[in-house]
Amino acid sequence: MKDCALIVVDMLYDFIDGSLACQEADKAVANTLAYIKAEKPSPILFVRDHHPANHSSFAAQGGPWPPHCVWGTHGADIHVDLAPYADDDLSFFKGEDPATEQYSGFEGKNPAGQSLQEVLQLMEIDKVILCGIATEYCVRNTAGDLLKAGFKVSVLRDCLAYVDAEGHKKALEEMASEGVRLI
Ligand code: VGL
Ligand code: ZN
Repeated sequence: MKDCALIVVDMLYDFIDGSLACQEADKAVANTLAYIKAEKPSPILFVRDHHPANHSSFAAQGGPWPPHCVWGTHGADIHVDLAPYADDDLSFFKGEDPATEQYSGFEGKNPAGQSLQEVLQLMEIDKVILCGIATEYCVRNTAGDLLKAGFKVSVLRDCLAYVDAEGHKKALEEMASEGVRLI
């Protein structure tokens, strides 16, 4: 597969078995790895939640979440099975500003300061496949922004994990009604 990028969202330890462990995360990671091995998508882009220790989304600052994906901690690392596929230039970090919540991968930047949209456009990619964690937050918001920017978007439904089962179902329905292909 040449012209179809895979975007892997937040498959980071805190969302898998850490402070914000999501339902079906182990299955989502295993299925993502199997998909990569079978389909060999190229390029593979990674979105990474990446917070300072005093981020406004954390409970101590009045936010909704426990501390998670703090810079330099294990919880912020990509799962070891997927890490070999991650390239720095194709990794987009979001949530670095203490005052701002960023659920969408579109708000992230790679170490060179480029956005996901810029890099996809530079690579002349218009079709993307999305998977990751959490369905109702980062995956849902990233899918919405991709659609608005004109990309054709498919979501790997067996490669998702979520905070809440009802929220997951609702997010899938919303994405489908907006034009995401669920595969
Ligand atoms: C996310 C909760 C907290 C996400 C990020 O990216 O899905 N969820 N921070
Ligand atoms: Zn976060």
